[in-house]
Amino acid sequence: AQDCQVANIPVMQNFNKSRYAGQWYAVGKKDPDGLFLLDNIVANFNVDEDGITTATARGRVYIFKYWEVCADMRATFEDTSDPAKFKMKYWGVSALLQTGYDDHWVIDTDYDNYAVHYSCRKVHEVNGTCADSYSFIFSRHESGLRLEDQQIVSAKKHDICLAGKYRRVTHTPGQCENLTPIDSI
Ligand code: AZE
Repeated sequence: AQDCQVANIPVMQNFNKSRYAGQWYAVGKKDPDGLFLLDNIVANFNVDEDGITTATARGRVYIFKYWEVCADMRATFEDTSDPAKFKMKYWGVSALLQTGYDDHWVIDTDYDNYAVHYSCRKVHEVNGTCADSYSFIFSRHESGLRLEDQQIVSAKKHDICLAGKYRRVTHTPGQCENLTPIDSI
């Protein structure tokens, strides 16, 4: 059994960021408080020759309540003493999007099929549990998780105390790309 304290959340052992690079489709997500990416979420991680990790991400989102846009996001990652735990500085290509500085933890991955991501934005002072988290279930395949990975991912959702809190992330070809670009605003 787990105590749900953020400090005790088990992360990926011997995480290899080079093997993690490349494209991932979000197939499930647990939302944080406030504005968040809706669907058609795709992330691309890159590790350069100096070991610096950067990423791009896009996803459909409503800004100012009703304005549907395809968010074009950028991020740079800072390593920490744990190879599976990063600090992520992120911003939108358009200033109308969101900026932030979040934890970015890799809970589990087989690098070739699935990954479980976790981010806690706010820890409860009283008991050390998370007061505001978000999490992505990533797949290398747009169609979703393979049957054999679903059980592993379910167990990990439980480990991070977020079982039952996820929504499926749909991918509809053209849905994001066809929106009016806001990158120049
Ligand atoms: C993440 C991993 C790859 C890089 C980035 C990620 C997170 C992006 C957001 C974006 C939110 C945008 C909003 C715009 C109005 C974790 C997918 C940047 C959290 C809400």
